[in-house]
Amino acid sequence: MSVYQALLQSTERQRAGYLVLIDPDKWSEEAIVHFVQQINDSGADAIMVGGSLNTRGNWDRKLVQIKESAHLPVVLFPGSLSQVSEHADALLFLSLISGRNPQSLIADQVHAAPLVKHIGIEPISTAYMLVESGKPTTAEFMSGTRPLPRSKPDIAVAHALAAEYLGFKLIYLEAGSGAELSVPLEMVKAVTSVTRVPVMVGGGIRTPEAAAEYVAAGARFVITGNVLESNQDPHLLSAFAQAVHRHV
Ligand code: 1GP
Repeated sequence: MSVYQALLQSTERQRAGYLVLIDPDKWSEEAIVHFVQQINDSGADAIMVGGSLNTRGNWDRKLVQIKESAHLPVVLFPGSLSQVSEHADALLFLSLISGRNPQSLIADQVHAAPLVKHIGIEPISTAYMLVESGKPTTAEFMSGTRPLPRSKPDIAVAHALAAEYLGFKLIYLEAGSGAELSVPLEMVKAVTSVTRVPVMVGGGIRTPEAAAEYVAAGARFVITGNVLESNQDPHLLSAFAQAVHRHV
């Protein structure tokens, strides 16, 4: 079974899936293994790995450590072409459809595709949509694109429908890592009410209660990153997993 199918299947059992993002650039090699072990035991559904910058240069070594210690699927969320690697089970094959930069809409994908084929990793085609979140985010700056206006759910809906008709397997509504304001619930509701494509929500989600609200609004996957980097509390990890699964 593909990772994509397995993730969808888990959301049928428990309503929605909880994904934990590790940005290897933010962790030491020693700390990363310990964190992966905590994630293994937390009830999370998968580990996502990616980031906007690689300032330490030991990306692949950390990826191997993550993959070797993980008991869950490891899914790459590449911030750039250089993050495509065989040391994972799948990768989000992203197109930044909220932007109008041809590089992140199709050019990077053309470069990545033969490599993905060569290493045999499972690509999950993902319509990536940046949503305005208070102040400029790294993803916004690095991609040179403008995010969707947060007060215009109809624009997000139009993008989501286009993503569905273009055949994307996943829609990712992203406020950006460490976002001041997470994606508006109204926007998630509007998008999930018009499309059957599973919707993932991330960026600036800091509490299990907020995660549960996204599930109630129709999100199939919720992702957190920053909140667990600054607070490596296994109880918080489990609380997120339970809140997403229980759909309180
Ligand atoms: C970023 O959506 C992810 O791409 C996670 O965001 O780090 O703010 O949780 P946070």
